[in-house]
Amino acid sequence: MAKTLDYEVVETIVQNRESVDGAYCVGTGKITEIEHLVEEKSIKAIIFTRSLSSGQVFRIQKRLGGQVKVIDRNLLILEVFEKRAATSEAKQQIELAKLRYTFSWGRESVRTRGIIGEQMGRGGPGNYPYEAYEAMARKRISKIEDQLRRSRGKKEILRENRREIGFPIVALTGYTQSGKTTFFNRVASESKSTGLGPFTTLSTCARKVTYYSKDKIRTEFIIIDSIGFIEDLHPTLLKAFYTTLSEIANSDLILLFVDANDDLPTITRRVTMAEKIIKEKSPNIPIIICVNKIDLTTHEHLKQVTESLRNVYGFHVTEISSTTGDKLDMLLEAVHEAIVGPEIEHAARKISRCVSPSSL
Ligand SMILES: Nc1nc2c(ncn2[C@@H]2O[C@H](COP(=O)(O)OP(=O)(O)O)[C@@H](O)[C@H]2O)c(=O)[nH]1
Ligand SMILES: [Mg+2]
Repeated sequence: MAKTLDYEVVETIVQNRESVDGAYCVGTGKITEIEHLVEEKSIKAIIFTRSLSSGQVFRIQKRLGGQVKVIDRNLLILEVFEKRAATSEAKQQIELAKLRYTFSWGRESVRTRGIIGEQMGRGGPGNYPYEAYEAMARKRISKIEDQLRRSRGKKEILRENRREIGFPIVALTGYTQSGKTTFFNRVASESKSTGLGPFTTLSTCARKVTYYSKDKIRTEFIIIDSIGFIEDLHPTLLKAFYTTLSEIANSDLILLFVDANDDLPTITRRVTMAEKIIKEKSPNIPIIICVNKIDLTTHEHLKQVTESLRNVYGFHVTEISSTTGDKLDMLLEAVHEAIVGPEIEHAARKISRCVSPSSL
């Protein structure tokens, strides 16, 4: 996730402990190790994969000299959402989540810099006493809530813009690490980011793709590398997640990525969850399940996974290796059929209506 956000990952530190340290999350020995590393390698940010308490953030930051950005998994996730958010509604929901999340951290959050960002006032929250900060945050929260209330009903705007572009939208989703970005990069490598209309702000994760089908029919579509599903999402982040995700609710086709190397119960659980969430938002968008990373699986495991998914989801299950490109053509052909198919059917229906005996 950090790499998605262009963090250069210098080091990964793992600690196995019986319990989480109240003061620093990791133990005192580990924090000293981190301290040295920060100095030695001029590290700018530390990301914890757990949720941190306000006290922990404060103490870690103090220990590391205050110049290092200390964030936890929830703030990292919000940064990911932020990068993907295309509508102002999603952006506002994200800011709201950020404020609510750090607000609940209590007094120490006043002293933690570089977390809440510039919008909290000149010089950041560090320059304000607790009460002033709290009042400001509260004001900002109610302002955003107000804006969100007023912008309700304008949700359709992005959808209309999408229709204006004139190309079908194919959205990639799935759990993080399933290979969405790798697939996106492979497919997008020869395509352009120009002429994306409302997606120009998302030019790093939206591309126009031209594909020639087996029977030489040209298909053009826009592919979007959207946000992924995340297990154990913090409750404060749910709304921001759903709003950002609902941007793909306007797409014409969803490619749901799964990692073929996960065990079958994990895959089944994740596909079921993801499908449920997608269907709630957009019951009519077709989904193709992409069983990815087939270059890493054994033949038996892959067969078991694909067959079991096909039993439930029919033939909208394809296998792919985003890294090697194996079976890429088959997937693109399925995409082509899914987005062109309905039009052909529609046209065929029209024709058959024209020539039906009753109309003669
Ligand atoms: N061997 C193999 N690795 C893959 C494949 N697709 C993705 N990966 C790796 O899986 C990791 C996560 O991929 P990424 O595209 O960032 O996943 P995302 O979080 O869904 O966008 C990266 O280390 C990729 O190199 C694949 O088809 N085969
Ligand atoms: Mg990604």
